[in-house]
Parts: sequence; C-alpha cells; structure tokens
Amino acid sequence: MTEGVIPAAQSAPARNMAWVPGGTFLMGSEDFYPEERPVRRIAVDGFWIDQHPVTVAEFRRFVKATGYRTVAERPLNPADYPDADPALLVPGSLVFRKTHGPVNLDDYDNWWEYLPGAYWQHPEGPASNAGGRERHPVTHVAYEDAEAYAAWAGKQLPTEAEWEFAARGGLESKAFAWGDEFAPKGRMMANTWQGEFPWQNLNLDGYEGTSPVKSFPPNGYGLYEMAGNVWEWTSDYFTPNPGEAIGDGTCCAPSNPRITSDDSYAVGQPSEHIPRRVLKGASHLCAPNYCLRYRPAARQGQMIETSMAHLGFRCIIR
Ligand SMILES: [Ca+2]
Ligand SMILES: [Ca+2]
Ligand SMILES: [Cu+2]
Repeated sequence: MTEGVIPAAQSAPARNMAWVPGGTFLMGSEDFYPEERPVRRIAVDGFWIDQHPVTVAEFRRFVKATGYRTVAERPLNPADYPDADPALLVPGSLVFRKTHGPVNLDDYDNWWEYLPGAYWQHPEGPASNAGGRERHPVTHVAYEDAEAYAAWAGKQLPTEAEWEFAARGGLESKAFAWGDEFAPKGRMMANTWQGEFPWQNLNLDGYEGTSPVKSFPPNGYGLYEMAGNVWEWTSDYFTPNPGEAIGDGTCCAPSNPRITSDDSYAVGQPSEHIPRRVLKGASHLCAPNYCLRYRPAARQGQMIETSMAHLGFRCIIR
C-alpha cells in the first residue's frame, strides 16, 4: 500500500474500521508523567483499526458464538494470590466506588472494590445489567479476554506504538488527540472526570460512567474514544522506561516496535509475579488532580489478569 493513500471505505476488511496510513511520528511526551519520556521517533506501517472500542453488543455476539467465559467469571487460583483473603477468591471484578469526600490518592483501595459477581454482563455486580448499554464499550475484560475476542474476529490487538500513532490522528506532538487545548471553545471532546477525583464528579461532559461510543467528535483518522471512556489494552509489555527498551530513535526511527520483554513486573507489590501490559487512552475516571492521562502519550501498566469497570479494548488488522 502506498503511504498516504487512503483506500476506499468499501475495501475495509470489517465493519466500522478506519485506515491509519502509517508513517513516522514523535511518540511520548516530556510534559506530563515520567513514564511517557523520552519523546522518540518511531515508524509504524499502515493498518486498519476499529473506529471505537468493542461494544457490549459486539462482545455479546462473540460470547453467543463461542460460549466464552471471561476471566472475571472464572474461579481464582489461591496459589496466585498468596496474600489474599480466601473469601475474596470468588469470581468477580473491580468496581469503582465514589467516595464521600477527599481521600488519600496514594491508595486506590479507597475507590476500587473487588465485587463478587461483577463481569461484563453485570458491570456493577449481579443486580446490574449491561443490557441497556449495548452501544457502550464492553468493560471488565482482562488481557486474555481481549485477545480471545480479537482472534475470533480475525483481528489483532495493537502495539502501543500503533495505538498512539492512531490516537494522534495525524497531528504532531499535540497534548490531546484533537490539539493542545482540553476543551476548545468550551466544547468537551471526551468522556473524562471533571472535578476532584474520586469524590466530586461535576459531569460537565454529561456522563458519570461510560458513554455510548461516538458520543464525542472523532480524531483526524475518524476514530472515537481515543481519549477517555475506557482504558484500552495494547499488546506491549509495560516498562517505565520505553526509551531504553526500544532506543530513542536518534540514529534511526525504530520500525513497528514491540515491547516483548517481561521486565514488566511491579516489584515490591503484592502481585509482583503477574506481568503487566500497557493500557492507553484513559477513562471516564481520569481527572486532572489524579490522572491526567486522556492523552495519546499517556500510558499505564496493568496486570494482565485484572478486569475493571473502566477497562476495554479495540482491535486492528495489519
Ligand atoms: Ca464524564
Ligand atoms: Ca478510550
Ligand atoms: Cu486515570
């Protein structure tokens, strides 16, 4: 495929996918969190990408066709969680609990609760139902759930470089997927958290939780939700020093880099034996006072078996 030539829409290999032409870009940022540094020149080939995160309706089709059970629905192996209360080793997932006032932001147990019976179909536990949210992104998916869906759909998960290139929408070195201003002319461009996390949600964007896909404007490649709504899995292992892992691009831009090192463990944490992969894009729970990560360069390491109320994914085809 010639670089820069956008194939006609009808040649898309699947519905609701957009072509990202590939090229060379400046990945990372020096202006926010240390794990985004250094800015490095990276090249990626063109690829097709889902225009929005996989929705509840799409995930339901996969489950109906295959009988697949997500990680959150399966019993846990006590050997994997030596420090855990055995009473909590039942199927479930992490749900968000708004607090009544300001709390210590160093301890995410203040707002994340492991809730038995929570999974994609029951996002807030057994009494809740995703049935009314068919157009919302699916949530509570662990890494292998995302991979299983992708394999079924004949797709792949993006690398971090592919995801970030797509999120930038053709703009160079901008803070956000749409430019440098968070809310140009006062217009909200993504579903994030306005106000003081985790107790005061001002809801200026109209959504307290997840939002239907395509509720906010697309970026330059016609992609939705590359900022906010749900975090999205990528296939790269997490390293806090991405420049070291793939070189800084001063001599030449690394092409289609993949972080495959398993130097991704959170040493010293209770789950230090579980590898982490990179999440991108941030979610409806990300706020300036805690996590200003609804930006293409932002990244977070997440243990691969974790499922959460603000965690989803989208796929690509190379
Ligand atoms: Ca919001
Ligand atoms: Ca997102
Ligand atoms: Cu966040």
